Order: sequence, then C-alpha cells, then structure tokens
Amino acid sequence: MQPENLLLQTDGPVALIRLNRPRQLNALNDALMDELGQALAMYDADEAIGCVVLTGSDKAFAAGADIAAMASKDYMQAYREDFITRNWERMRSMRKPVIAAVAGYALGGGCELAMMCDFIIAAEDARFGQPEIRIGIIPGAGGTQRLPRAVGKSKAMDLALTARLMDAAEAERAGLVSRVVPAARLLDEAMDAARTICGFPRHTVMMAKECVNRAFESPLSDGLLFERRVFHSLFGTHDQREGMAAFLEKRQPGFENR
Ligand code: DAK
Repeated sequence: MQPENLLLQTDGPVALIRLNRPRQLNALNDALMDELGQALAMYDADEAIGCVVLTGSDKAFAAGADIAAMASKDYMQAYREDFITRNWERMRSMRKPVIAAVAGYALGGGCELAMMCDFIIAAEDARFGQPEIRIGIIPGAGGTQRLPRAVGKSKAMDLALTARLMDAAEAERAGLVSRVVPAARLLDEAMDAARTICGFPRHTVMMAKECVNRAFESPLSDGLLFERRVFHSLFGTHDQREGMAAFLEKRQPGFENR
C-alpha cells in the first residue's frame, strides 16, 4: 500500500523514497516520519534492495519539522510523548546506504534528516540551515551535533545562532554535501551513485558504511582497530578473491554477495 506522505518506487536494486507533502514544503509531521521509518525498515530487510535514495520536491527537501503540529505542545507533553524522537531514530539503524538528494530547502529537521543519510548530493539551488532559533527553539534532531562534525564549530554556530541559510556551493565547500549538480540532474546523479554502489558486494558496502560511521563514535585507535578487524574479515569472502582475480586477469568481476 502506498503511504500518504511518501512516494515509493524501486528501480532494480535502488529504492527511491520521495517526501510528499508539497503544500507544506514537506514539513515533517508524525505521520510522515512513521511512514518513513516503515519504508526504511522495509527496504533494509529487502534482499533485492542495495541502496536507498531519499529526496523531496524541486522546492523543498523538507522545510523542517511541522511547526503547526508542535506549536501547542507543552514541556510535559513533549517529554512524556518522547516528542518525535521515537520515529526519527530509524535512519540511524539503517545498514544499507541512504543517499539524500536535496533540492530547495533543507531546513531545521529537514537539514537534520539529510545529515542522518550517508551522504548528500545537492542541487545548485539547495539551501541548508538550522533556523529553529527564529521560532524559539533549538535544533532537536542532531543539528547541534552532526552539523559541527560536518562543517566545524564556527560555521555550525553561525548557522544555529543567526538562522542564516547556506547555499549549495557553501555547503560543498564546508563539507556538508559531497557533490553539487544542476537541479535538472539531481535525481539522475543520485540514482547513478546508488546504482554504482549496488554494483559492489552488499556486505562490503555495509561494512564500509559501518566503519566510516565508527569514526564518529570512537577514539581513533578504537576506530582503526575496528576497521582492521572488518578489513581482515573480508579475506574470508568469495567476492574478495573474485574482485582481486578479476583485476589481475583484466576482466569485470562477477560478485556474488558472499
Ligand atoms: N512547518 C509547517 N508548515 C510549513 C513549514 C514548517 N516547517 N515550512 C513551510 N510550511 C508551510 C507554510 O506555512 C506555508 O503554508 P500555507 O501558508 O500555504 O498553508 C507553506 O508551507 C509554504 O511556505 P511559505 O509560504 O512560507 O513559502 P516561502 O517560499 O515564502 O518560504 C521557507 C519558504 C522555507 C523559507 C518558509 O516556509 C520557512 O521559513 N519555513 C519554516 C522553516 C523552519 O523554521 N524550519 C525549522 C522548523 S523547527 C526533533 C526532530 C526535529 C526537530 C526537532 C526535534 N526531535 C527528534 C526531538 C525539528 C525542528 C524544526 O525543524
């Protein structure tokens, strides 16, 4: 069954999730986030899927959490309901890669959602920001934590304290996005990247993702040890032998995901 606030589609091993509340610039409400969590869980469990692309509309990836839905909350309600935390955490446990394809606004929770993805490809017209301070709150889904890790303290402070928006070129210079492409090319570029990833052994992709993420969770010595253990384990796989043999024999590898 198609969800109400998302458009789901698959193209071979690539799943495309499009946030679809265009009249609210994809403002992220509970219903949408529930559906997104379910879709991510479904694709993570689906053997046929190797990579997910998450996108929005031409005008907005997402303009933030839905302000109308949270305007009347009081502290006790927010705390006791575990306000939106419960359905924002699914992305963190995704084992398969998720690419954010961002056009237009990625603000507040929208910027945070993009940052939860594994990397961001931005259209030239993309604009990123954490403008929550303008409405009397602060970022609540990682904006004060992931943004400084991505762009450094100075720029993260600048964005969170002044509410100014950053364009795609600045976001690329700062390291928030991996590439900037013309808006008309955005989806093709993201889908191509996803297809490229799907051409590599699934377990290797998942292990590489796990290792890169470990860099943000542990001291360097632990991260290096973790990487080394995973690296060594790959010498027990068919696809390592096949990949190296194919290189030496100057032919394309036939990976079997094992
Ligand atoms: N929420 C609800 N509706 C929104 C919205 C939002 N964030 N952003 C836009 N809309 C709605 C507008 O109200 C308008 O609706 P109608 O008036 O047509 O009914 C429609 O989308 C079109 O917006 P505009 O008319 O404003 O369009 P413009 O092109 O003039 O301006 C804009 C676009 C993106 C600059 C502007 O809409 C804007 O400033 N929007 C708000 C941006 C913002 O402040 N975002 C941060 C929201 S706070 C957490 C997880 C997440 C969060 C917190 C905690 N946990 C896990 C604990 C996140 C918090 C936030 O994101």
